[in-house]
Parts: sequence; structure tokens; C-alpha cells
Amino acid sequence: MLTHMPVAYIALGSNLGNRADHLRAAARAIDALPEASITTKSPIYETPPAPGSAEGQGDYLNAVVQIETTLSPHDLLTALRDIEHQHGRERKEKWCARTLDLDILLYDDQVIDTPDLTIPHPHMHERWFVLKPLCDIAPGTVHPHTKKSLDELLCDLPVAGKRTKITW
Ligand code: A4P
Ligand code: MG
Repeated sequence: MLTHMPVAYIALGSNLGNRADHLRAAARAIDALPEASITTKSPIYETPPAPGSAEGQGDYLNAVVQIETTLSPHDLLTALRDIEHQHGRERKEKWCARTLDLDILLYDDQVIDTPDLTIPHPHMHERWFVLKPLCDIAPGTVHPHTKKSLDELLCDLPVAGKRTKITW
């Protein structure tokens, strides 16, 4: 029997179509996985596309959920990619507009560096739209590489978005 249920954090992003409905549907689908359940959801933020994103795309809705899961990190990635596809995600150019993007930010304090999966997510510490909602639900957590708390990392970043009143 597992004595410790692994805890992971997943970033949700959408900037195409009914963005709030995409986030809600993704959260329902994650929670419906037989081997994962959502324990906490952050507020939903509205943020402009990060520098480097493809031109001419609209603002994002971003949020983070905490899950408990018995899926391995790679099986979790597969499950999330299935959910992205069910919600009409098409992969075109890198960092283009998308109906739904699901990224694994942290999985316990594991460090994973394989061709298809990097944990902690390589950009999380530099992105306000990830760190702000993550700090709302996991403030004391320490980043496995930088050894800084998430709050400290967030303090280093300029505010780049706003909290919405959109409900789950
Ligand atoms: N992959 C590796 N590690 C991970 C991980 N920890 N979680 C691989 C999820 N996937 C991971 O991702 C490309 C590959 O990354 C996957 O095949 C997986 O094996 P993708 O979702 O196919 O492509 P992508 O999302 O376009 O690329 P990438 O690099 O994941 O982009 P990001 O980092 O997701 O950034 N601006 C705002 N304001 N809000 C946003 O949400 N998002 C992006 C996309 C850009 N600008 C944004 C936002
Ligand atoms: Mg992604």
C-alpha cells in the first residue's frame, strides 16, 4: 500500500475560444482520471502572451491545480496530452495560440530530465502567470533547482496580469 500519495501541480492555459470553459473542462477531465484527483484550484488569472510568443494572439487565462495522483510522471504527461487533444488542441508553431495547454510544473520534489519530460517545468520560475497562481495554493514550496521558495521567485518578477472573478 502507498503510504505517500504523490502531489503534483499542473498549469492550465487557454487563449482561444471560450477560454474559461476550456479550463473548466480540463479540470473536470483531470479530476475524472481514475488515478488522479484535484485537491486545490487556484484563482483564474488573465495575462498577456509571454514575450517570445507568436505574434497577434489574444490574452490567456491561466490557473494552477494541485492533484494527488498514483500515475507516474510520464503516465501523467500522457493523460494530460490526451485531455489536450480531446479539447481540440492542434500543435502548429511553438508557443502559438492554443485552446488548452497543460504543463506539469512539479511532481513531489522530483527532478526529471528526459527528452519528452522536464520537471520542474523549465520556464516556471520566470513566468508570473505560472508562479502567481502556484503561490496562491503552494506558497511555502521550494523549487528543486533554485532552492528558493516559490514566493521568493515570484517577488523577483514584475506583475504581469490580473486576477479575474471567473469561477471554476
Ligand atoms: N514537455 C517537457 N516537459 C514537460 C512538462 N513538465 N509538462 C514536453 C508538459 N510537457 C512537457 O509541449 C511541447 C513538449 O513539451 C511536449 O511534447 C512534452 O513532451 P507542447 O504543449 O506540445 O508545446 P508548447 O506548449 O507550445 O511548448 P511549451 O514549450 O510547452 O510551451 P509552454 O511552456 O507551454 O508555453 N503566455 C501566457 N500569458 N500564458 C501562457 O499560458 N503559454 C505559452 C506556451 C507561451 N506564452 C504564454 C503561455
Ligand atoms: Mg505545453
